[in-house]
Amino acid sequence: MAAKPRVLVTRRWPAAVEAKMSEVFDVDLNRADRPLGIADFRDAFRDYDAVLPTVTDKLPGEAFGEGAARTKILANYGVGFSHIDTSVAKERGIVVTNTPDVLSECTADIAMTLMLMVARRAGEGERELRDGKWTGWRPTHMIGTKVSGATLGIIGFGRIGQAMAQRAHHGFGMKILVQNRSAVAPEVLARYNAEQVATVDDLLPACDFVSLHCPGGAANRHLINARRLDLMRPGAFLINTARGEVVDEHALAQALWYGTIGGAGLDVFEREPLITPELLHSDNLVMLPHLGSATRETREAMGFRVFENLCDYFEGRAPRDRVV
Ligand code: 8YV
Repeated sequence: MAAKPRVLVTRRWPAAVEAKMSEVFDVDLNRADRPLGIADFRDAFRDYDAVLPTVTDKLPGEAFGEGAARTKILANYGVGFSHIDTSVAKERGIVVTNTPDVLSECTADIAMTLMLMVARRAGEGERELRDGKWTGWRPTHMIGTKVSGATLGIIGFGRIGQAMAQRAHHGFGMKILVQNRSAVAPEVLARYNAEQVATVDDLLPACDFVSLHCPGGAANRHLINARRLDLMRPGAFLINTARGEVVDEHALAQALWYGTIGGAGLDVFEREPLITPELLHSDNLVMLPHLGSATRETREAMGFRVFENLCDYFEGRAPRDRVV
């Protein structure tokens, strides 16, 4: 019988997935659960048939090492893969897969959470209460912004953007504006009574809330910069559950400080887990530690989706979620 493919799982995964994976493949687990570095990946590309990275694994060109790689497939645990230099993977003939669909709902739930928290000042309120500073109800205390019925702009109308529209329109009666790099089918827009606008610059001044659901990577780096923050309505809110690099954090910190916008909710950061220090001074900002897909159900589903992609590949079928 042929030897089992050697697989490197770069972080600890849900136990059920690790167990399933180990039944079928010769699996090495990163027991210390520490992020791996460039040198680790150079070794891994030489020693493993498959490497299973996450968002904490930065894989620029130099991480692929010199010469022929043993690795045939990078099966990413996550939908976003801007941490992988896919042009080098392609050049080396390495297949890349991701885990779409299974995390859309939970990520949209976190975007809604951030939107509600920042608009209704939930983070501030909880801090006040825990700090023993709440003096009691009064008509003018901690007044926020109404979410229901407001206009939400969604940048990137893929699966997660649509899951957000579903919640916002059908749950909160919000008016939905969409900006997407390609035309969205009229029947898809109709599901949320949404309207597509041509550019980000057209969308921003028309919205009370803006939620980012586009991919990261070089093409969208600092898509939201100082100039575009200026285009937003003075009391508007920015929500980012996409990728940190999409927002210029220094520009955002300034906009929050000077009141150019009303507030922001972030689940992802430019240099996560490092946080741009100026952000920590803003009360009108809610920050979460990249929790988008962090539910038991979703993290297991993501793992099993990676497992299916690996089985497809090593059993000679086209992996269902191949992106390179
Ligand atoms: C994942 C995410 O948990 O899937 C993504 O792209 O941003 C997260 O929800 C993370 O990327 C794990 O690799």
